Amino acid sequence: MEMANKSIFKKIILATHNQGKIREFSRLFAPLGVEIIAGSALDLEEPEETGNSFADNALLKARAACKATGLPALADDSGLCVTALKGAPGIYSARWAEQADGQKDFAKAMAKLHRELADSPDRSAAFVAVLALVTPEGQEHLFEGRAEGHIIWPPRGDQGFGYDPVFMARGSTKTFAEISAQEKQNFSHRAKAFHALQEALFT
Ligand code: ITT
Repeated sequence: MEMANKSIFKKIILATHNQGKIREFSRLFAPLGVEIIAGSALDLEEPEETGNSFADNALLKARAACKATGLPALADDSGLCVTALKGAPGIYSARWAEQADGQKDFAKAMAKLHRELADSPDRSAAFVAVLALVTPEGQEHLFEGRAEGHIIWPPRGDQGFGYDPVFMARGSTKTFAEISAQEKQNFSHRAKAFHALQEALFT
């Protein structure tokens, strides 16, 4: 059901090239009556993620997309923080999957995670997402969401993206790759951050 959109946001650039994020945000924004345009569809250049935190990198991506388009821009910087690895891969989650040819291979990134965890008894981890919304008038908003859970091995499921096949949310018996997109929305870091944004800017 579409809700009345009383906010000033009718059209938002989604500053991402990650198709998994685009699918999830399209579903989250659908009831708000906001037109979402993916940065990848506009061939927007991706800034180098030189920040030291999710927030820094999210702001960097949102500011670049806002500047390039003159429209409000939303960026998501996210990753998997594993307790026994002192928070790694964290902001380097995408980079752990990068291959020499520039392609990403998450089967390899998950295998690396498994190797580094070795026989550590602490399998706890959290997915973290920080959303930055930047407007052409210079407003900047940040929202964070976390999903607590643990790492399993071997990977299970073929839905979702990235590290979903090795992450199980607390209280669930299925990985994020074994549940539907609709169900993932009930637990996910991205959905939690989105709901904080919705509450602050759309209610
Ligand atoms: P953009 O910068 O273009 O948005 P990206 O994939 O490079 O795309 P990030 O720098 O934020 O995005 O990297 C986040 C990585 O963390 C992402 O590539 C996934 O591997 C992982 N990740 C984040 N959210 C996830 C989720 O819901 N499920 C699985 N993996 C996730």
